[in-house]
Amino acid sequence: MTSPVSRGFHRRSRPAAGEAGKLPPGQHVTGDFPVLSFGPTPHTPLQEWSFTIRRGGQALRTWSWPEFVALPAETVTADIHCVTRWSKLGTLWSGVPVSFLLDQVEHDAQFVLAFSDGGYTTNLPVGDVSGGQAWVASSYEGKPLPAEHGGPARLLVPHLYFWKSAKWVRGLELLDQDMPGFWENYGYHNYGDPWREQRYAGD
Ligand SMILES: Nc1nc2c(c(=O)[nH]1)N[C@H]1C(S)=C(S)[C@@H](COP(=O)(O)O)O[C@H]1N2
Ligand SMILES: [Mo]
Repeated sequence: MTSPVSRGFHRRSRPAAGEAGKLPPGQHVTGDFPVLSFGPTPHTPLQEWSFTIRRGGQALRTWSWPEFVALPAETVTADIHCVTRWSKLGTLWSGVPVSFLLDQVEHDAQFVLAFSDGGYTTNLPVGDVSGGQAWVASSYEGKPLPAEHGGPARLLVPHLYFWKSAKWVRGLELLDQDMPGFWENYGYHNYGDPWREQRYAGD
């Protein structure tokens, strides 16, 4: 029997033991925040930025930057896990829940493909971006999200490997049928659950 109080005590006195249950298999904890980007960092001016929910290439709903920052945001503390084996515990974000955005359009899609400035894409089941599991985050540790980490806004889907958290995200394409994104096309696992070590196709 472990109470939250005694667990907190042990975590402070023995950090390694406290981290154990938070670390998926094959991962190690890092203190710094590595930057992993395929290609250059885009710098889209906020006046040109928008977030769009599309279906069949057609915009169903678009928010400008001022409209987007006026949407209800949540503060999120999350552990993030990169497929290259680093994990960062207790990161602090603020973002609009993806479920809120999807609720603004009528749809029965089963999958989404997130798309970003620079051409990056990643696919997710709608069930994995619903109800407190995914956000479009625009702040990190209380400050605007730095460009190298995906600012002005990135997807945050902490329960899956971090490649699913698309940086510089500009919208979601609603899909009836699943479709691999950028890294999924290059042999990464289609779903990417760190607790099941779904790193590469076939894992
Ligand atoms: N647009 C875009 N998003 C991306 C990537 C990328 O190359 N381009 N890399 C992914 C990968 S593999 C990881 S691990 C994380 C890294 O985020 P970070 O650079 O903020 O640590 O972003 C993910 N999102
Ligand atoms: Mo990654």
